[in-house]
Amino acid sequence: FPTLRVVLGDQLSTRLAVITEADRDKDVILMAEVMREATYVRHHVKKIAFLFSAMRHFAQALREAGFNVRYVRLDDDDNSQSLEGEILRAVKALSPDRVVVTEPGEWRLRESFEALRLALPVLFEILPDTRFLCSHSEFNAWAEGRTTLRLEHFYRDMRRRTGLLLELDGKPSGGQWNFDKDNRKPAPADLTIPPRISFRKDAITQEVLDLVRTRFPDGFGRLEPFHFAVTRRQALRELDHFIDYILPHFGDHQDAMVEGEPYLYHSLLSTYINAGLLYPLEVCQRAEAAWHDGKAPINAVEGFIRQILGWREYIRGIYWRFMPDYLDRNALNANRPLPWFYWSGETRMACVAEVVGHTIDHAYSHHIQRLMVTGNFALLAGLDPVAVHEWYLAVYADAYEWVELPNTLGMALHADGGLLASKPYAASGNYINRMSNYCSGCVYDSKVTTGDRACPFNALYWDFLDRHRDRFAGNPRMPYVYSTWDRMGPERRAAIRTQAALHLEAMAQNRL
Ligand code: FAD
Ligand code: DLZ
Ligand code: SF4
Repeated sequence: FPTLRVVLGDQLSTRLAVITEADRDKDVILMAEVMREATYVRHHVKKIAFLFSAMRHFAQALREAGFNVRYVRLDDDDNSQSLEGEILRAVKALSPDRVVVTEPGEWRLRESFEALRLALPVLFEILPDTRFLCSHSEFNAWAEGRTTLRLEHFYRDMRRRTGLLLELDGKPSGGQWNFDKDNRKPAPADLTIPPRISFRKDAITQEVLDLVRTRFPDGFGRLEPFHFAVTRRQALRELDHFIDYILPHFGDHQDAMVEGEPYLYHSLLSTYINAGLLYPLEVCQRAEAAWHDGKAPINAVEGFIRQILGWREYIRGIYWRFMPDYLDRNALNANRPLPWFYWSGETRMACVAEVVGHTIDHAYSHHIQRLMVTGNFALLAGLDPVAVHEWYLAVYADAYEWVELPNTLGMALHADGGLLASKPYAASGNYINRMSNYCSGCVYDSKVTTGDRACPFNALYWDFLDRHRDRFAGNPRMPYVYSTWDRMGPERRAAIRTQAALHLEAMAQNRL
């Protein structure tokens, strides 16, 4: 009897046991495009097209390597349109003696696979996802007994455990664990930004683009132009391009934002790493080798490796440790509905319009845009965390719940009460003006807090701090803000509160 081996859309990695242990003569690999996964949030059409094309290319490569693949296309007549339904149908058709799958990256799927395990007439094994560098038990062992779970401690442990950027005597390469103080400068006006690569669209991708165009006519975002790599070979070319031309400048302007420049010096690799086309360890090793070869400075390489070895693994650990109740957390009692401009980009706030515009066009925006523009606005305006979470999960090509949820709920919205970030990432227009050139083209004025031209981020920032004074006043990382607020005097404070209410009213009426 064969083993049925299930590969999900974000598990396109031949190094997973589900593939390496397959018997090419007997076993069958099941992959399925299903409406349930494509519609449980309003995914960006580029994200759907990327995944379906990458899945089809992966299936083709497996067949060429001699594997039996049962590939269910979205439009196949008998498609039950759910992953569980497709596993059941394949079990009926093939009578395997067992089913194996790598654990999914989303709690809801793992739950429904656990339920399926009981319903299936054969053994159903869920294997660990060995692409991650920190297993669930390693993360839990690290977290156990700690009062705070801070990234920096976790990251140093991971450096020691993997030996990345570690000298023989156990000291960090370059003499420091963290070079952040050298990073995060605003972009100078004459910054030159290297071009990005794109890939020829073969018949598979063309067919998928047609499918997505007809089956998701009301989907979010622009389908074309479509630049994504859809095979491992293409993703490796993206990696080469990044290492050679972009990594050397990665750290310098990591937090900068420039109008009309969605990518700057970011790697654009999250979509490929998360779907399995690249392995996180190989990406880190390539960056480390660039430093050894003198091709990239330590601040860039350390900063980049920290994002993957540190943040990415840490975020995943938090997700699995605190789900499912993590999803219900709303420490700041935020409950306003998501304004329409998150979907349309139609707002007079130039910064938000720009970031949502990139998102519509590319299914991408970089970290500081996600955190300090759309995330910061949602935090200050008190938007409902679940609505904000569903937006982030839908609109980015790299979004799966294990990585998106802690970033949104924890890092951006502080809805987990500070489990992930000791201080809320709240900022006024002044920050956005310092880190970007958006404000020069805005009808609002980042230096003005009340009146017609007042930048909404300003009054909303003070109003947010005021609303949550009990929670944040004692925070040792926020020493000056409340004394500044108090020094303003009662009349000014009342005017700012009134202005914040006007902004919120305008937001609700789609006039902001
Ligand atoms: P780079 O800036 O080039 O960073 C290099 C790599 O580091 C990324 O490819 C990614 O693998 C990793 N990385 C960096 N920061 C993080 C982080 N905070 N968490 C996890 N990995 C990180 N990332 C996702 O992969 N999927 C998401 O759905 C997602 N949602 C986010 C939502 C919010 C509100 C915020 C604030 C951040 C989110 N991030 C998410 C993290 C980060 O913004 C993206 O990983 C990054 O923008 C991807 O672009 P890049 O590959 O060019 O990253
Ligand atoms: C995001 C997504 C989409 C759009 N479509 C599919 C699909 O048709 N088939 C599939 O196997 N997976 C899809 N995915 C990814 C899943 O929703 C889910 O996020 C991951 O498999 C979790 O590991
Ligand atoms: Fe954004 Fe305010 Fe600057 Fe306008 S003035 S771009 S709203 S920060």
